[in-house]
Amino acid sequence: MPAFTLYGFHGSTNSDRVRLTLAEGGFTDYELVLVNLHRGEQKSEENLKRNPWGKIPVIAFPEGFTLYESRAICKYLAKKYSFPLLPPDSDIEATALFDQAQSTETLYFAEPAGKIAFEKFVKRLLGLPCNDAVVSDAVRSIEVFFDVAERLLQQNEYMAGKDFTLVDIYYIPLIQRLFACGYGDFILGREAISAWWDRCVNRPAIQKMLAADKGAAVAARN
Ligand SMILES: N[C@@H](CCC(=O)N[C@@H](CS)C(=O)NCC(=O)O)C(=O)O
Repeated sequence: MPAFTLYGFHGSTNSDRVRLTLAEGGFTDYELVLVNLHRGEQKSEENLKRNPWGKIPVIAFPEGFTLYESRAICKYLAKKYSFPLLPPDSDIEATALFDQAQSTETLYFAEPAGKIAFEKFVKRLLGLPCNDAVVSDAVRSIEVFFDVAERLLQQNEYMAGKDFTLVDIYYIPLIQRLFACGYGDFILGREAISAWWDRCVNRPAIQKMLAADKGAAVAARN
């Protein structure tokens, strides 16, 4: 029996955050159960028992422990299975810098990037019109974010300091979505950001998972 079940879905950026963490940790002893967002299965009674907010991802262990919120899941899994993706608890300064970077990602990056992804990607899939005012606002915020991040990454190799951590993984799915929506220049147009992005996506486990997902998406379309 696998150690736990991950409830997720293809193309779900929040599920991919967890899958990338597991890939980077080299952990394969889990079962991925698809919750079909197109059919609204995330709002089923069964999923609402796992996550009262009616969303994915969720992880559930046979013993009963269940957890939702992608970043909390990633952090829990990294601690439980000792993935070298977090500063040691004993180093309180490094831990504080990690928390600072995590907060920055969630509030200053994921907030506007999520809006762009929703307006330009999800709405297109749902056949809904894009709200251009929301996109313009989000683009303005994200430009500010990337300008500051560019200066920070001129001093540090990674978002939380000199080491690759979970925070770097947190960025990957939404940055991929920005590329898919035609905003790759946010990254490629900034030297330090672009170099950081290459360092992240050229990590063997991450490269392997992204290539496999791309292959599966192409196969599903044909
Ligand atoms: N903050 C949550 C966001 C979860 C979330 O919004 N998941 C999306 C899929 S990527 C979802 O379930 N959307 C369906 C819905 O909101 O009904 C996390 O980090 O896990």
